[in-house]
Amino acid sequence: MKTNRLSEKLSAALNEQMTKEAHASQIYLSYAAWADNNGFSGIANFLFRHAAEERNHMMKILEYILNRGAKAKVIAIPAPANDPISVNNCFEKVFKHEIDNTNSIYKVVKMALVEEDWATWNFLQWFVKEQIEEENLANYLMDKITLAGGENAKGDALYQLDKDLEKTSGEVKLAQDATTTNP
Ligand code: OFO
Repeated sequence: MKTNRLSEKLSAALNEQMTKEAHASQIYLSYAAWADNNGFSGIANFLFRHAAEERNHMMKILEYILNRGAKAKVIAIPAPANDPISVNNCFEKVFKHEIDNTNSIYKVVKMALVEEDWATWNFLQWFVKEQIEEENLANYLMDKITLAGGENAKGDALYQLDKDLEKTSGEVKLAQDATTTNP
């Protein structure tokens, strides 16, 4: 598409969000690898699925930018921060990440509203809805680890939690299809 229908400001914001989704995918990938290294294959499986999901989000934004005739800039993805130090810390990081991402999406939604770019505003509603589900999932993980003992969770409780997340591995391919009852 040769005719650009995005303002410079929105195009920059969408490109930035696209990189954030790619970054999120790398973050979840690193947490999944950390979980697997520590023997939590259920948690790793859940996080690997989520990493794939974040990459899909990135692709969705990339396609939209191209469909509107603007330039999609694929740039370097920052390295993920440090590995979690515990399952509790891992789930806290996931929760914080999702809240940060919701706030970041809201900023772009507001920009689209101010510019009266209804196409972009409408496109972003999918992400607004998706973030509700992602925050619910992150909350679900926090509830589970809190029940298991939070930072002091160990042994049986962690084993059970890991099994719970592993059990559903074949039922849900992508995190976007997951629900709080079927993570
Ligand atoms: Fe892309 O939804 Fe989570 O961060």
